[in-house]
Amino acid sequence: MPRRRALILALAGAAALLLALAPVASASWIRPESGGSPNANDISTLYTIVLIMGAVIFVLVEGLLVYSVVKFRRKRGGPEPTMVHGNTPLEVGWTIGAAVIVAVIAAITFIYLPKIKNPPNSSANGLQQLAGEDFASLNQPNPPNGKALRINVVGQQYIWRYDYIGAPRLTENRPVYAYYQMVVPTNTTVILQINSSDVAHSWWIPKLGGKADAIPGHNNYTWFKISKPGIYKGQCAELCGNNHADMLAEVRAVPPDQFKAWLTGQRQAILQSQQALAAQRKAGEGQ
Ligand SMILES: [Cu+2]
Repeated sequence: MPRRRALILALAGAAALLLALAPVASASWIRPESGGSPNANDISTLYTIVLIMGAVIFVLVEGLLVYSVVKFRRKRGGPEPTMVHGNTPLEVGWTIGAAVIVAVIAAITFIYLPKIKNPPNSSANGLQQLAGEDFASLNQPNPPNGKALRINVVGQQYIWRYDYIGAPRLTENRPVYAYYQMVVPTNTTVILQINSSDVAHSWWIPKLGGKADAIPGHNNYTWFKISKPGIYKGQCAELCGNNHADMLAEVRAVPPDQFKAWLTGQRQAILQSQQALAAQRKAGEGQ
């Protein structure tokens, strides 16, 4: 049957192509991205432990299957192989074995979860001033010493806004804000409160931890603590409209001194543009 063989070959080729191209679509080859923040590293480690256990079981089960198919197959001209139905000790054994594996994975997961959820303190070389403003938080545990730089993340079609609520304010008590790029100090615990002003979005910088949905009227929380200065990129992870693909985000981590200088500059720039606008309005009114 050459047609059937051709079909099987074509299917196998398509599957191989799919597998070969899959890593291009994913950000990291086989594991979640990490290296930006301890929570992202813990997520990646937890994933790797389960991946290795899964891989060992996969090789064992598939190996045994292939071995049995080859070893006990019906040989040409040979007798019918014996039919086996059920094996109680074996069935009890792999049921208990599977239960033990699930229990072990659950135990390991519960060891890692608190470290993923609870932020550590900022380091001694992190931002010391600005940090420490008390702020009511419903779902995000504080670092042990209660001090963190708090930033509100607001999703809107199709850009992210960041309100630096712990920093000196603009006029009318409005917080200093930035769009698209969030500048943060290194070695400092940063707690994000995330919501949206229109539709559902999702905040995700893979190297800095898990995803958090940005939902109108509801606050979600996450945190990160970056030790390496640099730019960490992400993208809205919830289809939010026609330009969802353009809703990019990045976090730029700089040493605390540079962060303070940036914050001062940003505040000045906003105040100046507000003044310029007010002056323009006034001039317009006079015409
Ligand atoms: Cu989106």
